[in-house]
Parts: sequence; C-alpha cells; structure tokens
Amino acid sequence: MSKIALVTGVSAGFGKAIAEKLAACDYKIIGAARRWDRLQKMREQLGEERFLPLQMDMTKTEEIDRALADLPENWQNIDLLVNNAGLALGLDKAYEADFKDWLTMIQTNIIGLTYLTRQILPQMVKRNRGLIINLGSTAGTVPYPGANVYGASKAFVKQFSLNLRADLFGTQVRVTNIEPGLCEGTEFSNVRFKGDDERAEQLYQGAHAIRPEDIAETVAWISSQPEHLNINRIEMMPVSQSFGPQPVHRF
Ligand code: 8X3
Repeated sequence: MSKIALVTGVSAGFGKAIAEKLAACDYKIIGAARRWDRLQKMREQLGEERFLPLQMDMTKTEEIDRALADLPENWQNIDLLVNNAGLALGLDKAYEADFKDWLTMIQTNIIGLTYLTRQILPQMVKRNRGLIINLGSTAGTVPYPGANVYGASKAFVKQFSLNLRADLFGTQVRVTNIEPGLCEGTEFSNVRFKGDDERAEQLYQGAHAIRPEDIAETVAWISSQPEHLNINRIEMMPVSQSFGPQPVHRF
C-alpha cells in the first residue's frame, strides 16, 4: 500500500519537486499551499489517486484546522510530513527592517510549522510510525548581515527538530532537519527581495546553486532509510559557496 506524505508549500520550488519525487517513489501526496490554481494543476499532473490538494495558509491556524478536518478518511494516516513552507522577507539590518516582515516569518516559519506538527504528531505516535522532515537552512547556524529573524527562525526549526526526537525517544517516529545553503530555481529570493527579480537573478549568476531536485533527492533518500536509522540533520551547500572570515571592525 502506498504511504501518505503531507508536503507544505507544495505549489512551487522545493515543495513541488519533493511532491513529484515522492509520487515517483509511490507515495500519495497531500499537497498544501495557498494557490488553488497551482494545486489543481498539480492534481492534473500527478492524478487524483496520487495527489490531494489542500488549500491552506500556514499563517492561519484556523485554516490548518479546517483543512485537516476536511481530509477524507483514507488520507488521514500521514506517514511523512514535509514541513517545507517557509520564507525570508528582506535583507535589511535589524535596526531598519520592517517589523511586519519579522512577524510574517515568525508566523510561517515557526508558528505554522509547529502548529501543523503538533496536529500530525499524535497519530504518528499512536501508530508508532512516521517521519517528519523539516526544511531548515544554513542560516540557522551561520549568521550573516540581514538574516536576523530569518536565520533565527531556522535556528528554531533546527532545535525544534532535535527536541522532537528527544520527546519521541522510545517510539519509531523519526525527525530530520535539512539545512540547505544557496538554492536557485525557487521563488525564495524573489519573495525575499519583494519582486525585485533582477536582484534575485544576480544572486544566482554563475553560482550553480542547489536545485529543488537536489532537495527532493535528499528527501527521498532520508525517507528510504531503514527504520532503525534516524538522520538527525543534513547540512548542504553548493560547491560554489563556502564560509567567510569573522570580520573585525578597526576603529
Ligand atoms: C537559504 C540559505 O543563505 O539564502 O535559506 O539564507 S540563505
């Protein structure tokens, strides 16, 4: 019998690639996103048997509740939760950043992710099976100017993932945090730079960054590991990216 995966942020980028890859690995996909037209296209592409669209906004817990309550009975036992939905807004210094942007990131990357996880976990524990894959970021470990709340939200996701495993000790429920560095082929930077597509494009020029398919392959690999194995964290960067020195300001 096919396993069931719930993938958030499924309408583009990582989420779309992950759904396509998992469908090819015989998963049935519950695809969550806000954009109904894109969800419908994915249902046409993957087929009604394989893809169940779930329209919801991760910043609204009541929408998550409603969407989950509407799940047909044969789609309710979720084996794999991929918490992919998330965003960065702005690259301004903390003393200039828009506080509304900070709230949106906290609401999506932290509150939406933890709320959905809290709703799905009990049935996994009850059935003593399941896997949660969270999409963190290298920004959750490596500080950089302008990452302020975005990086902090991904540090939260990393520690939340590890602490989940601590709570799940003694069960077969597994948790992994994937932490990618520079990624292209997604809407990430277009959203971060608020529609300044030229700036987004420049960021990736000649970088050969991580592609959504790379993340999808990683998700498929994690989910195909034997049941006695938990992959705690995977940090990944393109070869073109590396670490910087710690700057010293001279007075
Ligand atoms: C994406 C990585 O370096 O753009 O989360 O923040 S970075």
